[in-house]
Amino acid sequence: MADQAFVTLATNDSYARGAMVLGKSLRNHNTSKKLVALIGPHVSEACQSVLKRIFDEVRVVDVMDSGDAAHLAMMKRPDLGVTFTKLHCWTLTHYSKCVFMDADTLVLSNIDELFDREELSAAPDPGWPDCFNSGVFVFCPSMETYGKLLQFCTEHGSFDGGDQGVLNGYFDTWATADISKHLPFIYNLSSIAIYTYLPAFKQYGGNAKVVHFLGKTKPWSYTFDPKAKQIAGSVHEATSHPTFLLDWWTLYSSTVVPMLQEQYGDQPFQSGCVESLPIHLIKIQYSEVVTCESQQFASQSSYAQALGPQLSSEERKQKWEQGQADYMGMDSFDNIKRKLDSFLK
Ligand SMILES: [Mn+2]
Repeated sequence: MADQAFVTLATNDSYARGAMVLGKSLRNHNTSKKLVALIGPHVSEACQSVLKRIFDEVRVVDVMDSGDAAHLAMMKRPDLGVTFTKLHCWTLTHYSKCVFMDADTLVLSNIDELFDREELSAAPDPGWPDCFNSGVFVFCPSMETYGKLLQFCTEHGSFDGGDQGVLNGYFDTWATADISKHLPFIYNLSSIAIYTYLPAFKQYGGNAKVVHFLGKTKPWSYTFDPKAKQIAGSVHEATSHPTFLLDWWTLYSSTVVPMLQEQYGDQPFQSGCVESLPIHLIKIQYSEVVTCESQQFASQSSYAQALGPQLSSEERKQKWEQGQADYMGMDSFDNIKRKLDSFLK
């Protein structure tokens, strides 16, 4: 149906990568719905281009700039900036029904049946099951609802400081009024919940349709070796299930990274993928290569932009020493070789 869509939101380049993987996972499972990405004004041109190849519609939402009710609301509640950006999904009135999905979710099978549900349908939050988790929800775009949500926001704020608090405050009969609006947990399986009730996960986890990488450490916070199919660094069992993390990285490295590579061309970028290069070769000149490289590049704004969230020289050194060099990106062999060549001249 042309008037139904999956909608996601990316406010920076990291979340944009999450959105790309989510979009790809929906396409891979043959969704018949449109795909929409709402993005913040700070998402780079390169990431926007890749998003446009995956999504039917990429819409920049700049609440600061909008001059509409959301801008007014934000002047009263500057703490809720990202929340107002997310609420923008209700303005997509060229669709009659949508399913919002966080950029840190991954689809494991076709979930088009969610469009049989009414607004507001969502799965319970693992931390407080009488609240719904706002990482996956069914809604009906409407300027009237949008206006009421903004008004609710400015009057009552958010009890958790984010969109989940606002939405649970507004749709406050969700817990009790209509069981058909409770999505089964398998439509929003938080990786956190796996270890709080492991026997249930063992029993039902195989039915999972959507995994949600809740919590501070997102899939893109790790690094990955595509050849060895291994997550680098310490994978804390409590924060995400390694199997789902591996699914995310496999999809990202095989389908998204090639598109990013095409966009960035010769410019180095942080893909998060690493290659297992002979370690003696890499360790050779850490201080010269890395420190000089970042100073040299700091003056080249295009390079700085290409990196997205820039690591400080210290953070980069730390990663390097932990064996998490970005060999496909800023620490690529070509960059290292260029630096070594400049020393040998
Ligand atoms: Mn999330």
